Amino acid sequence: MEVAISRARATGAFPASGEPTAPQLVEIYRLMFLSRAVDDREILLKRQQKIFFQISAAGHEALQVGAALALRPGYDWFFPYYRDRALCLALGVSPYDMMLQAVGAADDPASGGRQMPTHWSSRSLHIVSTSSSTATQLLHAVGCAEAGRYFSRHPESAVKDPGDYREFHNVDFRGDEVALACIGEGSTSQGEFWEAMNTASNQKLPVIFCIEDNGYAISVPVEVNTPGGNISRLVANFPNFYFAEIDGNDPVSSLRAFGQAAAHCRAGRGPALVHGHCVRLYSHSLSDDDKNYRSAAEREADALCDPIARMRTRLIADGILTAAELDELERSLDREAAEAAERALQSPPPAVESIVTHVYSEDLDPTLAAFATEQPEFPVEEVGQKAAAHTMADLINHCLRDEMRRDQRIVIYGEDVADASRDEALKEAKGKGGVFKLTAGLQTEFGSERVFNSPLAEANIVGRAVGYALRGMKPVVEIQFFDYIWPAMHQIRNELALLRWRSNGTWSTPAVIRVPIGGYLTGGSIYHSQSGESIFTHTPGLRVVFPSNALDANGLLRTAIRCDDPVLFLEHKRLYRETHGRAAYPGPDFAIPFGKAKIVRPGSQLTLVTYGALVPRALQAAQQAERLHGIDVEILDLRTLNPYDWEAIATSVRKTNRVIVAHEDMLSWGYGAELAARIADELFDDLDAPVRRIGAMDTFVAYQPKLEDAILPQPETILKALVDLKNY
Ligand SMILES: Cc1ncc(C[n+]2csc(CCOP(=O)(O)OP(=O)(O)O)c2C)c(N)n1
Ligand SMILES: [Mg+2]
Repeated sequence: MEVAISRARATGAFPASGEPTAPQLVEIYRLMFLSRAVDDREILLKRQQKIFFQISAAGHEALQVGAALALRPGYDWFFPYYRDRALCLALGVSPYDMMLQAVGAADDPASGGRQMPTHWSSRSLHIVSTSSSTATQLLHAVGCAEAGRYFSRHPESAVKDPGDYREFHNVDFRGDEVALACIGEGSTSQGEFWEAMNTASNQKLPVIFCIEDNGYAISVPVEVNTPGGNISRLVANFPNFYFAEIDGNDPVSSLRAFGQAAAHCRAGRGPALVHGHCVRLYSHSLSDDDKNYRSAAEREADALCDPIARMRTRLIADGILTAAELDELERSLDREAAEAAERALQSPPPAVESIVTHVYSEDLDPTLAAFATEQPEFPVEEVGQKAAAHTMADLINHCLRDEMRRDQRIVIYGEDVADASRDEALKEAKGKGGVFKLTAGLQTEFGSERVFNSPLAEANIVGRAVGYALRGMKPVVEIQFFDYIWPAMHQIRNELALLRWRSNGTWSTPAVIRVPIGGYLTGGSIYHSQSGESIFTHTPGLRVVFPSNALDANGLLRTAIRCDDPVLFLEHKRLYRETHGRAAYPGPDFAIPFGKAKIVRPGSQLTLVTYGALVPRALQAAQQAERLHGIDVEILDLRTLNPYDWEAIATSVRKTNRVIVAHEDMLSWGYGAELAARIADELFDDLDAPVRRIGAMDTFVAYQPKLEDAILPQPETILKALVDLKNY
């Protein structure tokens, strides 16, 4: 980072009401003009093919500079969008840093050459890494504000604890900080906008929503996105908000509106929304030409509203600067932009070897033996029948309880996970604690600040988790059924799993998402039986865990919570209360490292690689294979799918020379396809037969049990495959 604090701060505090001083007005103009100068310089570089993308803030400068100067970089938190150059300049990002990103330099402090220009990030300024997704950042701002409030009420939870993710997450909170989240008017059509408004309003969170309304979303005019054409009218009934609708071409109006908004938020009265009408002076980006869809008259009218021209006229009219002085200032700012570009063009690109850094935590590797913290506290044979009878559901609940006692940064939320949202109900009712009762009793023990119900909105759940986690908390959230994870997919793939890599390690979000998954329910049907784990193992940055028994679920969930990566923790619904795989309580520190398969049945003639609900079915099939056909099968339970234990697979296949990969999910493009391909590639010389796969039919799961049985792999399916392959 070149410039930590913008020169703007040297001109004294900007007024929340009243008039800025003359030097402050000049400073506002300087920032606005510098933003335009950097945009124009980038456009030149793009035309010369020295940079590869350009999108500008032209027309938005007044609104953005006003917002930035009303807030405090490094104290408040910022979730900008891609058009926020003037905002970020005014917060303290230098033109040189911007140009480093435009050229894709290794030294680009926002992303190390990984992101397009104007995808901001600065930890010291509290600018959280921006994605290209249009509304995801709003939910991050909500989670961030929740985390700030939590830390200020529970400062003791900010203490660092070596030995888990907390060692690597500095917590920084002030008590009255606000989170600014910016978005274009077109993007308010996204559900995530409404989901963020919902929680900010309900929880009276200190979030300022800034709507930069330039009347267009690429080529789509505002009335197509916003019924009635005005977002302020649509949101006016949200409780607890401060609202302002302003002329976004006037920086002083903007400064005042954001000053009032910040005062409302800092006083704990609730969130704010500032709706600024501005103009988009250039096309959407350099890849767009607005002459294709806008009339000449409309473009000319917008040009007359150029906030920079208007501010210049005002400075002259008010006798603050002469035209000649302004010319001189503008020339120096153009030079500053040009020099920044020249220097950045000399800066080398990232090394190709650097590509794989920061996909996962470089600090804490969850495959390490360090996560094998302790043996279970019991020798299984010695405990009585009753003590050993804990189901997977019980031991997951125990793990959550033990970890919450140990780590005050853990919060749990999701749909129906609380015992009861209304306190008076809790006095007489037993409590819900999740539709599968996995979180039962946690709200009662830890209180409603740490265990609570979310709105019925999956992107809300995961998007807020991103915000919590980037502040150093550990959200352990629940998606009620895997079948309904899809509204959160955008947040999982483009945000949760990606934030660390795209910010070159500056930000990370080690949250846990627990998800009941799978079928074999007899009547679970299409929307309560889905699998689909390979879709998530195909997402770099995300750990995927899939235990098959109570003890593994307990130990792996502990590692998931203590580790420094985001984890998708898949819990098979059919296994929650099965007799198979019950265990005694293993104590509060029992953990299992990721990437370590378990040989659940040793054998010599054929390897069966599997996980989840196919483990008990495979065991059944293997027993029959031995009894009826004399085939000695080795079964590997992978336990974690990313990372997975290649060594264990290879060792077993080298011994047996025959292998089947079996899973419950559909056969085609499933998890087994990748393993089969790798085995065929790397272990070709060890194979005496082709690699076989077992999976569900390539359909969804039907309601009628006869059809469900036919669709999902059964022990008989596995047995047949074992016999076939042995006889190959
Ligand atoms: C989720 C998502 N969908 C689509 C896009 C492609 N896209 C980028 S910008 C944009 C228009 C955004 O318009 P608006 O919110 O009004 O912001 P503006 O660009 O006008 O400032 C679209 C459709 C995207 N980046 N993200
Ligand atoms: Mg727009």
